[in-house]
Amino acid sequence: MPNGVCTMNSNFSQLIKDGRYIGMSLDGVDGDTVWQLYVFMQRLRLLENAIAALYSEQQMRCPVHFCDGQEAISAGLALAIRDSDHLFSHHRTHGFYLAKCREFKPLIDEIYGRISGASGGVAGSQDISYCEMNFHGGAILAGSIGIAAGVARAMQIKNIPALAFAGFGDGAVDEGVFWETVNYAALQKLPLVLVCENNGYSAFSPQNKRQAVMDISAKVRAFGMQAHSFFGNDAVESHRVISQAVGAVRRGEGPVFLEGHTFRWSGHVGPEGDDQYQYRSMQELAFWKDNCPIKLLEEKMLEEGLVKQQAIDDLVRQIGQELDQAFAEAKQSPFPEPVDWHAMNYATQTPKADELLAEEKSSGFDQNQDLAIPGPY
Ligand SMILES: Cc1ncc(C[n+]2csc(CCOP(=O)(O)OP(=O)(O)O)c2C)c(N)n1
Ligand SMILES: [Mg+2]
Repeated sequence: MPNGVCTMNSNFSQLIKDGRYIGMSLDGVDGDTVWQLYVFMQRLRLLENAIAALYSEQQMRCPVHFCDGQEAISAGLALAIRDSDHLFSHHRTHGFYLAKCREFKPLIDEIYGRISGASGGVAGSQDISYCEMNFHGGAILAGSIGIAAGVARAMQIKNIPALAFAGFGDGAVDEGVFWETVNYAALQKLPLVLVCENNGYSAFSPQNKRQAVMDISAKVRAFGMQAHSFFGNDAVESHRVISQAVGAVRRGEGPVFLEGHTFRWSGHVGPEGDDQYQYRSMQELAFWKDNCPIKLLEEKMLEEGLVKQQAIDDLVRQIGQELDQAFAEAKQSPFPEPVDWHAMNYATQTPKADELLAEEKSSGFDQNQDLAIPGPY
């Protein structure tokens, strides 16, 4: 790693030579899987490029946080997560959304504020949830991590064979709730997967100005939780690390923390860019653009004869057509009726709570058992 170019944990410096990542290997990963990783990243990149290009039309009804440059982590996640699992996202949702929900349309419609959007058009990019797909947004920074742990605990008590995932950034690690969750999840051996896209910045603050110890995995291990860090622009490594770790959580071996080191190319929010504030160096950005996750994988696939350039060109054209259609449809879709925000956010009665408690009693649930959550609630 060239000095001063990047705030990334130095664990990966031996994998960088003359500013290029040299660690990528396809060993043990079949061609179909490699292609799936590539397709996922291209879909995500082209989706975000289209959002950025159309944002100035001022028809999108929400702020958008782009994850361009970070695609390899959600690509690895997409291959490991199942429909029955729950995924809780922070504000930079597009990669996590696509990993869980796959389809463009519910996200694009949501960004345009239309009733056909994943959240009926009232949430937008940053707060999108798609309940039918067990995808939950709505908590910036670290809020979703504790909620994911609660869902993991509920599934553990009810013997539901699924996992809870939380997706977030390095800024979430500055928050108390992250460490409370790590402690509690390790203690209870929760079926929980914590996925950190460490892009080195929390808005405009670099990690080395916020944390005395940069190795987050080492700190997490001190709490008794498994933790793995990897070079987050290597999609194949991301797939390897995430699938192996998720497999262990599915076997009941307890929760895991996964950290991919990466970089966002865009500004913190919106397509306009924020490099005029000079909080990061252009040298650092250039290093990460040279090591674009899509370019790294594409070069490897072509070099190893896994794919022909024609197949890549066809894929890009197909995705473009799919996006053109989805954007055209979104603009035609109706807006929701005005909603009662108060009624959406607060329960005015608690019949559901009573119903749930009655259900627990009839299922033989006893607060005094070992598994019971200590009251009062
Ligand atoms: C408790 C709290 N503090 C600060 C903010 C403002 N804020 C929103 S996103 C963000 C940066 C988050 O950085 P990170 O978690 O690394 O995710 P990234 O945006 O880099 O993907 C900040 C500081 C907030 N929403 N909530
Ligand atoms: Mg960050």
